[in-house]
Amino acid sequence: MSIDAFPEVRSAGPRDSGLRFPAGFTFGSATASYQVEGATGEDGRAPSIWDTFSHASGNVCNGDTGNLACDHYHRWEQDLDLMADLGLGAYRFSIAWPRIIPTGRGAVNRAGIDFYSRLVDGLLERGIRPVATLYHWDLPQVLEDAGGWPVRETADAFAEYAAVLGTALGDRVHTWTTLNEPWCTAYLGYSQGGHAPGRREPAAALAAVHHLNLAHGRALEALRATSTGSPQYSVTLNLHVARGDAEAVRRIEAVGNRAFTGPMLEGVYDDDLIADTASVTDWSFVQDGDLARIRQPIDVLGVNYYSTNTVRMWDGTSSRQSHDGHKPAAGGSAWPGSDDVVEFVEQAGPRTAMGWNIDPDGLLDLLLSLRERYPAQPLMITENGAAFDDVAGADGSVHDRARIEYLRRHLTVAHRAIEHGVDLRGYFVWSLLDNFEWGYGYTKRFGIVRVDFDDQRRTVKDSGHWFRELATTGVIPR
Ligand code: IFM
Repeated sequence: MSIDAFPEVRSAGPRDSGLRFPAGFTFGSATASYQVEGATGEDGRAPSIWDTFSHASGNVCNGDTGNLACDHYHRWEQDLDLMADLGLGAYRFSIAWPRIIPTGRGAVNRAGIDFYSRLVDGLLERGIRPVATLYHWDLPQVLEDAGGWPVRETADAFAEYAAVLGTALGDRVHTWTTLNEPWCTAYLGYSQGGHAPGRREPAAALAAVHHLNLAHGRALEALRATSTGSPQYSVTLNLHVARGDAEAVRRIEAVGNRAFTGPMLEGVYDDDLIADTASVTDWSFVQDGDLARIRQPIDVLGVNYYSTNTVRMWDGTSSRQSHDGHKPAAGGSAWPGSDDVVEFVEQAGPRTAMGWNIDPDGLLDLLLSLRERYPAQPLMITENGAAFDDVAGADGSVHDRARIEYLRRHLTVAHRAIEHGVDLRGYFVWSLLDNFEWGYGYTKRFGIVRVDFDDQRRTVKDSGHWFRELATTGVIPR
């Protein structure tokens, strides 16, 4: 894509290069266990739902799996050196639950703990802060077999797992993040079906929402009780920026955003969410005392942002549009209670290789709306980045000007948000490495470092060099 294709946004233009972030602002990169580690059968790790899902035919492009991924499990030292070379101040990674407690509950696998302990030590030795996510979608299959996130016991199991991690790593981890994007876990996993475990049960998805929220609250209790260092505590949400008809926007925000921010930050499920979903569930899975346990103070709210949606109310007769950006579509739908009344309108370009529209102003809108609603809550951009169809030279080099432009414009917006009074503490680019992009397998590349999946060679892309300059100077480069 030519960079000329990018819209001139109200908040970010070429003239804005050279902006300096405040001292102490964190620049990091993010990955997730199943997307990079590989070694799925080693050192006592048990299968996760993503092993099962990706091994079943038709779920992932080209039949790709995370069996090898980026082989980070074996190449972690090289990858940490790469991060140090890129000048990163923090690394956001996730821990594979099936490595730590392969049976879901009970016996702890020492080899799993040791891997992450070495990783954390290696980061600290290189002056990189460990930002550890407990759950980035790789539920032990044994727990799915027992009902998965729609059952309450999974939240109990998560609290036990959190206590194990707090005890083992809570002396060194800089920031604990309970969950990554519970929206995806609940709705793509249990209603839309495009993510593991691939169920299409809207009522189960809403039960999963609640048990994920409960798991978050209970994990914070467990981490606080066991961590002996002074970690920060957080959760990462992919909050949707919807534009269009007010009623359609309200519905998408209710089921997509407030189903999580409500209990986590305010201790409530809003009445309109309950009403919108009344034909799907009666919410009887919410027990006395749950909301008080879910609402816990967090030091930082992680925000993942990629694009926006345009929505309108659907009259039920016209041919229906469905451009909610979560393809490959699996037949189900991701918005229980609003599936039959809201439609997603195709957006104007430009778009990334995911088909997602590029709209940096959406990030500004999101950050400003969070500041307005939760003025005392520090924020962190825990994911932002773009897949493009990279062309690699024979030496692996990638001149990914479009990715640089995407990052530059979103970082400019982040800087603008700070100027508007948003307490924004950092920015993590998704992703450090090209990796296993879930239902798309290895067909979509988000990395600032190219991975050649034939020989696992890593090559820093132009965007990686650009990000190094940003991370080391604190100034947005050209
Ligand atoms: O790759 C994912 C990541 O695992 C979660 N957030 C969105 C990314 C891009 O789709």
